[in-house]
Amino acid sequence: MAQNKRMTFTDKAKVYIKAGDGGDGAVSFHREKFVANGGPDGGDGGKGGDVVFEIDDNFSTLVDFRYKRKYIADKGENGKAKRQSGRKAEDLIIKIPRGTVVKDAETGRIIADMSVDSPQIIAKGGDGGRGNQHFATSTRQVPRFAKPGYVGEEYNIQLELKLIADVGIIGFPNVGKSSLIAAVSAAKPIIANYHFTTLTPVLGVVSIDEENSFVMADIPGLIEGASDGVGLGHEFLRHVERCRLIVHVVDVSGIEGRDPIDDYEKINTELANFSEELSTRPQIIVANKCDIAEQEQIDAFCEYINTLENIQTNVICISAVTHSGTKELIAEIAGQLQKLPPVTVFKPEPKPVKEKKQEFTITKEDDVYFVKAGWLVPIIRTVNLDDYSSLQYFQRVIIMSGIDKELQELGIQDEDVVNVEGFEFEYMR
Ligand SMILES: Nc1nc2c(ncn2[C@@H]2O[C@H](COP(=O)(O)OP(=O)(O)OP(=O)(O)O)[C@@H](O)[C@H]2O)c(=O)[nH]1
Ligand SMILES: [Mg+2]
Repeated sequence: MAQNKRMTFTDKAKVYIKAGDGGDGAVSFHREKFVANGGPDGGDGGKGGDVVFEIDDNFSTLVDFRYKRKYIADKGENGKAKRQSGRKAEDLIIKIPRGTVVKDAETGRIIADMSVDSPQIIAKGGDGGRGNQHFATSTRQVPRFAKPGYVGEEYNIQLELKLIADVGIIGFPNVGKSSLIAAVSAAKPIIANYHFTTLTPVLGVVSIDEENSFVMADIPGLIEGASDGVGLGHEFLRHVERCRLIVHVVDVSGIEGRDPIDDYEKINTELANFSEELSTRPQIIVANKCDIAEQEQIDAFCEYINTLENIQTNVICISAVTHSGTKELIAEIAGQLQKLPPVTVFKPEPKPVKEKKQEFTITKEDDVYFVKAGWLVPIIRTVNLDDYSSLQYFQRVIIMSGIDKELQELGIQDEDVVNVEGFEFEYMR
């Protein structure tokens, strides 16, 4: 049953996005009665649609992206006669929950962190190709070619939801994490006397005074080995990654037969195993269930904490059930938050300078040289065999990309047939 419930919270997804290609430039010549040989008037292609991500607070999981995994924006319209440009394609707007980090799935590069309200372009549409109106020169008055549209960007992307909260509550199962968030905020998580009651993170807004508040996140309980994938907690630690402050709750009454000191150390080990950086995040240590704990138990735990180095505050003793000590806890959290930097927003990482190489493969079958090079397809589409300059342009591409050199290395002779993505021609040196 736990397994099923867990399925309802999806905080990771992989999808493919492709921005629209630009429309092709047009080849056209001015026609008018009684006017012979009108000049070139082919219009430019329209720009392809961008893929744009926009935060929508109605969404709190990435579950939709489990069902729809491909997002492709429209191509720009082709240019038309009479210098008419093709229409720009509509952008494809994708709604996404706040706090989603968008990464290039192949390189791990952060493309965007959707935690600020402005929409962000994740993949840029290709520009339109230029129509033949631009290619007339004094020596080339009849340009029978135009430029193809540029290809839109495409990515396999990894989406990861990392909640935006100031404070993250961590601790073993059943120590009273959900009881605490219920006691101090309007959040209504399920509270019950069994482990892993909480299966999805819950956010609560805690008021400090009339104007100020902070956001607290209750995440599923952690257990020993969590950072190696035992239990549920590890998957959820990513949701405390952005938190400015950690509230570490222990059950000081030891009602479940565990030792609170031992719990405290184990959870810190799990944090450190998950991320070195997370283990240095400021922590407030909360001893919960003081209503049923013996005074000696509380004293022993506090004494132990006081012997530790790097501990800035005293243990805060509370009871999430009777609410004793919760006011002091809120005041302590508010005080510490004032001194801490804001919630982490991940910076987009720059694209690697080297763009994808113009890759190709050549195979020889029955004296035909087959060239596979997907990026050449839009160029071939607009090559005009009857136009010398158009063919010249195509030849230049074949030479610049290294295809010609490799054909020669494979021993190609004049008049041998080359097939580039279905387009066949006789080779001439
Ligand atoms: N006596 C007492 N019981 C408490 C206190 N806080 C929580 N409990 C009880 O402890 C049990 C677990 O509480 P939860 O708040 O669900 O614990 P949790 O840490 O969220 O547990 P998981 O979601 O399973 O990780 C419930 O039966 C609560 O009523 C407390 O201060 N005193
Ligand atoms: Mg809980």
